Amino acid sequence: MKPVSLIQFLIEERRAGHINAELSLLIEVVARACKRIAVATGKGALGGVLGAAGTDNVQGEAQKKLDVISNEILLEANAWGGHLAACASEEMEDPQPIPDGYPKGNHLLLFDPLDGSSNIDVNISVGTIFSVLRCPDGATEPRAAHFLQPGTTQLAAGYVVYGPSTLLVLTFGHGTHEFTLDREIGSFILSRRDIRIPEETGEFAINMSNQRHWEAPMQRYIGELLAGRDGPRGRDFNMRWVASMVADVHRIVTRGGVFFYPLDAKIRDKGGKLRLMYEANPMAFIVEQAGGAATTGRERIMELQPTGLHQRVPVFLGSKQEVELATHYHREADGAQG
Ligand code: FDP
Repeated sequence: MKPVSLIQFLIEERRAGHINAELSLLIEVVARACKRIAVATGKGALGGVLGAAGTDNVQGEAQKKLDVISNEILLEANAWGGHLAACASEEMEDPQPIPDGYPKGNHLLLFDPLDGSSNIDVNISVGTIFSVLRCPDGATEPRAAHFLQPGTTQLAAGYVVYGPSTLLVLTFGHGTHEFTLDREIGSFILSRRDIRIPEETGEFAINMSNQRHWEAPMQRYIGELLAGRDGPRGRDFNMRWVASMVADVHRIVTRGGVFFYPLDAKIRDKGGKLRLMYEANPMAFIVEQAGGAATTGRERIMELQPTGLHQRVPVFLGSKQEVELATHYHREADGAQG
């Protein structure tokens, strides 16, 4: 079969009526920016890009040099692209308007420029996550409130993994598709169309060091997985935790599995660890479009009404049966209490 490039795929999606020309061009701009991030991350110590930037982001987390560089690459690429009304990033408190003198478009872009940044310095996969929304009519100067749309309204979502190979995983709400960067020719090439996540799995991902802080239903669910063949599940489960959400989610999108970042006593006041608008929502869209499920342990992630640009939520996502069972335990416990 002849290789299909990202550009060809986007033309096909336009012809099928799944996207318009502006969204197609916007995705091309994001993909081009991510190729530059792939080059920067790939240089490692030789590019002088490792280590701390000496600054904190809006959430008080120490920024790495590559966090800052990746954010600038995405902002710069999208400023002149002409397809956006504004963009918002994990690294900036407020949305960034399109500078005067550049054409404006009808879309809003949200991104986590370099997810899993604690892994940069040890040469483990990191990634970019993004989500595209429609700019509400009449919002000539979009503010944070214009971005606060539920995940169900996303027009597109994707992530790029900077690992042994650079991969782009993308959805427009018509299946989830994977592209691999051909480094010689510099193009993303379709490597898997219509990915399906198996409903059943024997593999889970969670940071076990937080176990003692979890809520009772989470303790029960994971306790049953750990009991394996001798417990109520009657079979053994394996565990993996890369601690880069993109890498953990990509494993699930490739061979199934389930990922949890639940609420725990340490992060209860913040609402969770992962960010709704540029981590949980785009990943939920990608996973659902591949036949998986994504909840907060109580509700479907994509149906949440956002309350803040940098809002955090608990995340359960991946193979349907496991997400449903863990969610059922939480709802059952809430019912028993209520
Ligand atoms: P990081 O803080 O390194 O950017 O986005 C948050 C995130 O990484 C996820 O990529 C990852 O899944 C999680 O945090 C790792 O959390 P732990 O440090 O608790 O393992």
